[in-house]
Amino acid sequence: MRADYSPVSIFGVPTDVGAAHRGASMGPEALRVANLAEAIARRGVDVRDLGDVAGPRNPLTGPVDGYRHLDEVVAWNQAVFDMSSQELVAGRMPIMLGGDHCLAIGSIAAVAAHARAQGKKLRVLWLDAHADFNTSEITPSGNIHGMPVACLCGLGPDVLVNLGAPGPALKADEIRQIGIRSVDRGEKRLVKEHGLDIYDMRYIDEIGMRRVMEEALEGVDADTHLHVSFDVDMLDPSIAPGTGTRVPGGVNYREAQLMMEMIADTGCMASLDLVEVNPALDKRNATARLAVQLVESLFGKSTLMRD
Ligand code: HAR
Ligand code: MN
Ligand code: MN
Ligand code: MN
Repeated sequence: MRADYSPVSIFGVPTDVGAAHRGASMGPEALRVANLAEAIARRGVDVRDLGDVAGPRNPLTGPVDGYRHLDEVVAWNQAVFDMSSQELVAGRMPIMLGGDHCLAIGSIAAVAAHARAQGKKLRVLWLDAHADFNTSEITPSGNIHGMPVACLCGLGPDVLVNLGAPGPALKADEIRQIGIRSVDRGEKRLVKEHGLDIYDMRYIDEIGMRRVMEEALEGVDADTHLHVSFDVDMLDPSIAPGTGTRVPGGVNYREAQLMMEMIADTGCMASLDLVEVNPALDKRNATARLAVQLVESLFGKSTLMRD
């Protein structure tokens, strides 16, 4: 049985201003070359590719007051916010193709505003090797793709915290982080302080992905807007080498497939980020191709169930 998915709008955000490595700016095109839109269409879903949003070039400058490229990050996120909001209001499911993960500030700010306006509950699944909960005081790098979750929860510069709508977009209890295995020293203290729900690799190893996903999806129902923010570095680098900050010991192919199938089973996914695909570091577009396979599972592809 297939849930009836809303029509989908794909858009690309070709920038790496939030990252240290160049190349995530080529992610949207790599995902298109891997036939993302065609794969979703094959699931019987109406899908449109809106092309790329525009923004400033990467100035390749160093951190200022703990942030690298803050003005550029704000400009790109404003464009993401506007595009995501427009598609949500039109009743479509936005799929944002990064670009680096700083762009989730704009997409999730839009999703949160939309969910509140509709009186819906919000659940964000943050699939990542990293907690992305740094602030300008504790960041080891100044790279804003290490900060989006903190910004969304109100810890960050006013220009990012108040992007789209004043005040924090998210409450810490609306997000579940899965696949985490790299958290910086100050960041560890902060995630504990804010009570973030983190399913790290050890927990996944100990209780298994099925139970992890049951816990992460607990309480998700027809009144929930489910947003999936998928940083491909959640996956083990042996299967997803094309990303800038690889961390060994990641989620394997079968675990990833199960995650996506269990998300699909809820029928509640209403928006998606696909970020940190870096073709400059990839092998024959393997990471983009794997991401597309996982998106097919997110849209209900399974082995034995009828299409
Ligand atoms: N924690 C590191 C930092 O803040 C690296 C995290 C960013 N990497 C990502 N985001 N790909 O998930 O610099
Ligand atoms: Mn990330
Ligand atoms: Mn990451
Ligand atoms: Mn806000």
